[in-house]
Amino acid sequence: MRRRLLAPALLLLATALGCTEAGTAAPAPGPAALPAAEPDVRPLGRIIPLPASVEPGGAPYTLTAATRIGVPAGAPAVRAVAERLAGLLRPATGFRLPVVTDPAADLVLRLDPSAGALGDEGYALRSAPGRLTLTARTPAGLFRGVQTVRQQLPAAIERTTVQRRAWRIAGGTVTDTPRFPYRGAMLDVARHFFTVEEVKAYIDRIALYKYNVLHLHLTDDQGWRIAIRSRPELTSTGAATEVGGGPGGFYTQEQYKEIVRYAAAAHIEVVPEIDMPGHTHAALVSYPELNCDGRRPEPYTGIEVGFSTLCAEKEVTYAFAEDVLREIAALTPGRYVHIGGDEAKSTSPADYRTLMDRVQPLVTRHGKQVMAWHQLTGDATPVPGALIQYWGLDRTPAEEKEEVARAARAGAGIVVSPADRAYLDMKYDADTPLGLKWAGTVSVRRAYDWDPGTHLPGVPESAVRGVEAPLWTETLSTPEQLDTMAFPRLPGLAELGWSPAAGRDWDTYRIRLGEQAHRFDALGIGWYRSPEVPWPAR
Ligand code: TNX
Repeated sequence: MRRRLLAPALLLLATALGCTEAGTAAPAPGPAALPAAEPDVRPLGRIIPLPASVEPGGAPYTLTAATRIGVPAGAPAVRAVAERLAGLLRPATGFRLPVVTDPAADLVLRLDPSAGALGDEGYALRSAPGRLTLTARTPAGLFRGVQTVRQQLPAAIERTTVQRRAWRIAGGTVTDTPRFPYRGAMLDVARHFFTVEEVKAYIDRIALYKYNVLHLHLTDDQGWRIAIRSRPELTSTGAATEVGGGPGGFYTQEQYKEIVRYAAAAHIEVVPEIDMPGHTHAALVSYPELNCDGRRPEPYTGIEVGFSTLCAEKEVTYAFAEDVLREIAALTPGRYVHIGGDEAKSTSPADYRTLMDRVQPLVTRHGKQVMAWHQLTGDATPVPGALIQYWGLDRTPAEEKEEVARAARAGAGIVVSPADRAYLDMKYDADTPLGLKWAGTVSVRRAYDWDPGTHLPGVPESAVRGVEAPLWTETLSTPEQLDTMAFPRLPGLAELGWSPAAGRDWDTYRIRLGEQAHRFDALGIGWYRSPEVPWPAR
């Protein structure tokens, strides 16, 4: 309560030092509000995800009507990132911001192949009067750096009409690399279908927070969402339903490629998931011969799980899996094809092993690595190179966690998505109207305040490839509903994947998160005003 009396400048200082809580006798009842307006110059590094290293110093850089964006000659991938930056900055500034190859340009994007320490996605940003330089070893690194430039500018930069204000970036240097190579967001387009445009909007959101994977859950009991040319019934029959009885929908292969291209322009890899052997009711409706009894079941539009299975003893099952995985692999420039493997409650353990033993090689034969939910480690054996997605809870039995640890020791990479931390479809609290709560409620703090590197006992940090934030859509059917569940938890999970553990803590994070509200608003993101966060005063 006391903090509400603090003058804004003092509050900013206190919060910058991370000491707004310290020294108060009782625990703070709830965070006070931030000042209604943003500071003119955002302190360097006060962004999400928190950069690995920040050395503030010197006067700020100012973006002006005369600013030109310089790129090296003959580097189309760099030019593409520069054009993207210009495209972001032009609407709100109203500046021309030409992309030029003149070395005297004031805002410079450059590749330095010798900057090995920056890795595949790192960047260095130097800001000083008259010159802003973004350096990376790769175009992906430049793209991540562009997100930093964006967030260092006032949030009004995200608006689509000209804003009259100064555009400054605090002086100093940010040197930044991700902690983990895999930072994913998953969208379930099977329970409710989302259009290409809606998926693109989600890609835009995750790109701002330096995510680099979009996992699309393309098939489930309620609908099949991707055209498979050799199996036309999957979409002519299997796509026509969704939870609640709506019309469903699917992506043609051209539309799917458009999503993949759009993601690639944001240096985001798309991981398609074809869930097997459970979660296959839509396929079983489309091709009755895939059922052990050969009969076509009724379509399903409820939200139960665990009732469907492919038939292990029929050869047509493997011909089906081959057709689907061959076409999916051909649509996938990325490394992974996710084959699900979760909640196969209607598949006997022996059948599960048979199915997974035969399906995994289909993926590798088509040049892709297997990704699967962690049940693959208990009831079957991951093939070499498999990436395992852990989605257990604190209360998941130790033996199940040990199976994942054993797979990690045998060389599998692990992506952590604990349902009671990282599931964006869990309710924030008991009053949240949307979402589920089978894994408990997941507050903004709970989603942030844990460490992916040490979360799973017996899994060394070296086996952890990263974090993923799944958004299941049993209860979500509009982009606005996706926004309310993802924001504000999605930025925090991005920080878990990107930022060094040592620099992170909830008390300073929640202030940086509060400041993001200006940006959510400018971007038209409908976010949930969690009482745990000191949002700007309204
Ligand atoms: C569990 S997580 C599932 C999904 C549900 C989700 C809802 C996982 C691998 N399976 O089928 O949609 O919970 O939160």
